[in-house]
Amino acid sequence: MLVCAGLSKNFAKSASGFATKRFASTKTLREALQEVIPAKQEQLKKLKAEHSQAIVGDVKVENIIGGMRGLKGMLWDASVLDPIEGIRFHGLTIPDCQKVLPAAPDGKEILPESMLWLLMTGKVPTPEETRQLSRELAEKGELPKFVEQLIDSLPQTLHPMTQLGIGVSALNHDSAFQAAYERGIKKSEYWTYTLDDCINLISRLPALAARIYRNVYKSGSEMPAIDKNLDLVGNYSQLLGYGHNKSLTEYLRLYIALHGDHEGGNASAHTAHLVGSTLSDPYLSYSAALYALAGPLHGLANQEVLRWQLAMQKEIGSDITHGKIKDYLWKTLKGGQVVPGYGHGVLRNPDPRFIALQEFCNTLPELRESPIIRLVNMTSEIAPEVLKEHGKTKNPYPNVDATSGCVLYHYGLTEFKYYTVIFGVSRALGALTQLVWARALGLPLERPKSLSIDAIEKIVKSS
Ligand code: CMX
Repeated sequence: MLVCAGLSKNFAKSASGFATKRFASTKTLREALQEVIPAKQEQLKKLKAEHSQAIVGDVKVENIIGGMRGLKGMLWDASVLDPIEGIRFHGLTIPDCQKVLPAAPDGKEILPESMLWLLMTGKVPTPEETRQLSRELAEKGELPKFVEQLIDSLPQTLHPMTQLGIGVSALNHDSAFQAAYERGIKKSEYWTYTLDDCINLISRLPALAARIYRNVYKSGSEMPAIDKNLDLVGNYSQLLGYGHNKSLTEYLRLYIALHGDHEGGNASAHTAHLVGSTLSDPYLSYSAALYALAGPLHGLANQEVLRWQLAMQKEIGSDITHGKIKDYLWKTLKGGQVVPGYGHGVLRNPDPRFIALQEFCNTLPELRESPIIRLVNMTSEIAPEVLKEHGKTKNPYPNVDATSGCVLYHYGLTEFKYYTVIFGVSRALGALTQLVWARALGLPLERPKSLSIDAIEKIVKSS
């Protein structure tokens, strides 16, 4: 525990020396992590010593040429994705999390900081612990001046995701891990500096992401200051200019919490893990992850869904029927395009995140009656049947992106090229958690073996 003699007992000190106000008798995230790390280290050590040669699966040719689907090759503790049931965060389903994870004092949706705590420690935080973490994030949330200037200098026409990646990588100027590594630290200390960077990065994402939004879509209008009494997304919503809209803010909290982690193999999480395994600092690792997220088969799908649904709306007009939607789906498929928001690399059922976001919409009359949300709902009723008949996708059901953008659109956040940035703010929770754990567990440089086509053929013939 890093409580410092020179500080009052109500302050905790991070490895890089930042003092944070502490609520009486609550643990900090650092302390909670410190408690759980030794047992995990021991568990892994034992596994390595006793079962290193145990076999956990076969490698088939289809794994190698099929994007490594189904190949068990990564360690990732915070969440596990079951093809049928969907995601569990340290064993908790989405409905479990909705029951137990603390919400904002004036809300009922999961606070992303409570999800972060769960992902990092495997434990449910108390409301006080969550509040304390919110405060720490708000206190660290200002951007360095040079990053503001850097972002302001970018052309408005540069995609918001490109800008986000640039901003995140530039934040490595202040990397505690990099500075400590240069000084020369013990391997056992890596995780504490990595944690410092991860917390700093998460705390700065709202100001960075909101600055990009205002520069690109609101002529660089001035942002309010970060409110130290608000949670991460309360501030994000306020910085974007939507703080007055309680429903949108609550939706953002839920969306950002639920989208925070989806086990390790998805392209963005895996990229952060791979780059982090070289001991690149968390800023560089996460900026790389953001560029994986920026692909249309991954995070950019939420932008593509809105574009596609709006084009559908324009074509079929206000008299929406299942028949007209069906025709539009076939037109898309016959045009050789994928239906955005449908299918998944792992899931084989409707995505429970999609269901949770739909349930949010069902609780509010204004959302139930929203034309774009109705269109998205009706599409989800007919698309699985069409995709099954089309016969290609292994999963004809909606994924989270089928619906994630339509609530934003309904509430006036209509700039859908920005939607993946919100996903980028969210995915930091899981990807950065794993970076801390990778350092705490001393995981090595990732270096899988590649094979040429000739080499695969040779293996196949000889077997
Ligand atoms: N519409 C049309 N065809 C689809 C499809 C869809 N929504 N989903 C999959 N297919 C096709 C694939 O393109 C593939 O065709 P080919 O054999 O011609 O290459 C075939 O069905 C088999 O694909 P799959 O094994 O079912 O799916 P993959 O694991 O290869 O890909 C995914 C998964 C998500 C990339 C794919 O379903 C897709 O492109 N969906 C639309 C984009 C999307 O919604 N992405 C967001 C996913 C969630 C996220 O990561 O954020």
